[in-house]
Parts: sequence; C-alpha cells; structure tokens
Amino acid sequence: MAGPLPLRFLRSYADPDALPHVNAEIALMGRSNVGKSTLLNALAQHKGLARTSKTPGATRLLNAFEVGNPDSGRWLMDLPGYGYAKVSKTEQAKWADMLTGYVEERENLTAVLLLIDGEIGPTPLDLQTIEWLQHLGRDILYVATKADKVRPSKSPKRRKDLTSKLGLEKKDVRWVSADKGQGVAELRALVLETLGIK
Ligand SMILES: Nc1nc2c(ncn2[C@@H]2O[C@H](COP(=O)(O)OP(=O)(O)O)[C@@H](O)[C@H]2O)c(=O)[nH]1
Ligand SMILES: [Mg+2]
Repeated sequence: MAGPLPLRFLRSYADPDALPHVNAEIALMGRSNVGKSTLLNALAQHKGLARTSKTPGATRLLNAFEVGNPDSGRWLMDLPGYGYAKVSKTEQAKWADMLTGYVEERENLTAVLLLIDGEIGPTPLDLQTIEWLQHLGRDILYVATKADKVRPSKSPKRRKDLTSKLGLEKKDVRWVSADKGQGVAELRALVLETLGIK
C-alpha cells in the first residue's frame, strides 16, 4: 500500500483561465465541510498542508498542489466547497462561476475525486453536481468521508443507502476516515495510478 504522498503546495488561483497546462490533474470536490482539506492532509500525512477549518467555506480559491517530483506536472487541486449558505449571494455566485469555469473548461482534468459525507449521505446538491459532472463526461471517483462517524452497527445499512442513492454499486464507493486513517492508503494508490505516477 502507498505511503504518504509527496505533495507540495504550489499556489492559489482565483481565475481558472490562469492555470498552466499540466500532465494530469485530480480535483477534490464536494460540499463545504465534507472533509476535502483534511483528506488532502491525510494523503500527504502533513497536517498543516491544506487549510482545514471548523468554519465551512474557508477555502475560497483553487489551491494547486504538485504530486511527486518537483515539476512532475501532476496536480491535485483543492477546490472551494459548494453549498455553504452563510455567505452573501454575490460571494456564492463568484465561487460558482469559478467552479463552473474550472470544471467545464479545464483540459487537463483527469478525474474528479467527489467527496460525499459518509455520515450525512448525498445531499440534493451533491446529486445535482454529480449529474452535471456526468453530463460533462468527467470521470468521477467517489469517496465517502468521515467513516469514523458512522457507528459500526449502522455501517452496513448506511453504506447500502449511500450507494443506492448514488445509483452505484458497493465497489464504486471508497470509504475513508482521515481521522482514523481508514482507507487512506488505498486512496493514495488510486491517486498515483490516476495521475500516472509509478
Ligand atoms: N470525525 C471526522 N471528522 C473529519 C474527518 N475529515 C474531516 N473532518 C472534520 O470536518 C470538518 C471540515 O473539514 P475540512 O477538511 O475543512 O472540510 P472542507 O471544507 O471540505 O475542506 C473539520 O472540522 C474536520 O476536522 C474525518 O475523517 N473524521
Ligand atoms: Mg477546505
């Protein structure tokens, strides 16, 4: 199983059009507070790498991380989360524009790592996002986060519910707990494989 991913923060982008060409790229997407930044830190085993927050909506930019050797051109993008209501409509519209511009036009986007809260399950906005990604023909890798928050006695039913709501099969959803480390090594291997890193 893969050890910690060599991840290096490059810079943040407000404008998707400013992104350079890279060889391969994975974007972390999901609702605000679903655990994107925490998962990125767990993949790298580096707590302060991506900003994590108890306040949803803290990541407002496209944050680029390089995987592997410097100048590998293999990127992991930490994207702003969707669905955070406690900011102004103007601000929300700005984020939505940035996300839309990125997802619809980023040529190098190899796959979207789509995070669903394992405790809450897919929200209507998650399902809408998935439909949009599918419509665009994007490759989606499904991850259910915060597996440690689901009580073991409830786990089988919860997993079944989540997969069926997504219209998927059990094997299509990877369960992880960034807190407990469950599933993290498997996800590292998947990231490396998807980015074409041996
Ligand atoms: N119990 C538990 N909490 C988590 C896990 N991953 C993230 N969290 C918590 O969920 C909150 C949001 O995480 P964050 O990574 O900032 O979410 P983001 O908005 O998607 O980047 C933080 O309080 C995290 O500590 C996990 O695997 N288990
Ligand atoms: Mg974040």
